[in-house]
Amino acid sequence: MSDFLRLAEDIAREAGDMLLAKRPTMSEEIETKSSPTDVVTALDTASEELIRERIQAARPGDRILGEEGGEGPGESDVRWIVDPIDGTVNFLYGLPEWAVSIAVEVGGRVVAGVVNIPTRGEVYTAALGEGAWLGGRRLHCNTGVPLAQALVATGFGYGVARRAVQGQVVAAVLPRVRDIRRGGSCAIDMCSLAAGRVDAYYERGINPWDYAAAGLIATESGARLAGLRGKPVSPEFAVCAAPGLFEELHDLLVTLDPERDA
Ligand code: LIP
Repeated sequence: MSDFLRLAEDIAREAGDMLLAKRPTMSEEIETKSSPTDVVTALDTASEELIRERIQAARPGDRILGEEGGEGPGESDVRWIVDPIDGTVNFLYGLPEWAVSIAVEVGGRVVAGVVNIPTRGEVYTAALGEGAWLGGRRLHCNTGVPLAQALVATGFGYGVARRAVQGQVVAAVLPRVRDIRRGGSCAIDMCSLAAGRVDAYYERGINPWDYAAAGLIATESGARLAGLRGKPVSPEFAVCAAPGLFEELHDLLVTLDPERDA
């Protein structure tokens, strides 16, 4: 295991333990961000502070991009991409599907990723070219699944106009697949894909902290991850599935034009 991965895993475990110990009830103080439904809890902030402190202590000078604190200065070509709680709404409601996600990027390429799901006791890891792992088990995404038999995970952004389009798109996808899952955490959706618990995933409007670590875990499990029409994955769009299913889902999505705004 690389030093980066070991450090990222240690920090993600520590943050997950802290969050489990201090899990909120709905009475927790919350603030809103991009919309009234886009919330941040005091524990999102506390988790990110802990993670930043640990990274800075071990690797002073590295850049850190975090969901809550943005990107600070730094001259290293190493950048840590941190989601202190992915699935904040689940966390707030006491649902178990939330995760701590930490990725390490070197020269603009993600080389290590960790997604810790504390309520399940599951820590997913991947290093570039070295596979994806859940504990001691090497992960392989499902292959050979046709779209009509695929269990497809997706998510919805917080913007109201985009949600209207996302609703239309999901209504068109649903009759063409086995079923849809909306778990509430992009990172967990992609780890579930790596573990064969869903067959495919797509979403518009996710952020690098949502997908950096889990994207590496998914691709190291054998999946293809990209945007639409030959573009790389970006906050604009993500489609992820094993080759074959990826193209089927991608082509369907293109016909539905899910990147439109109204
Ligand atoms: C959330 C994602 C979720 C997505 C939301 C949001 P947060 O991240 O993981 O899957 O649908 O738009 O980005 O806000 O819980 O860190």
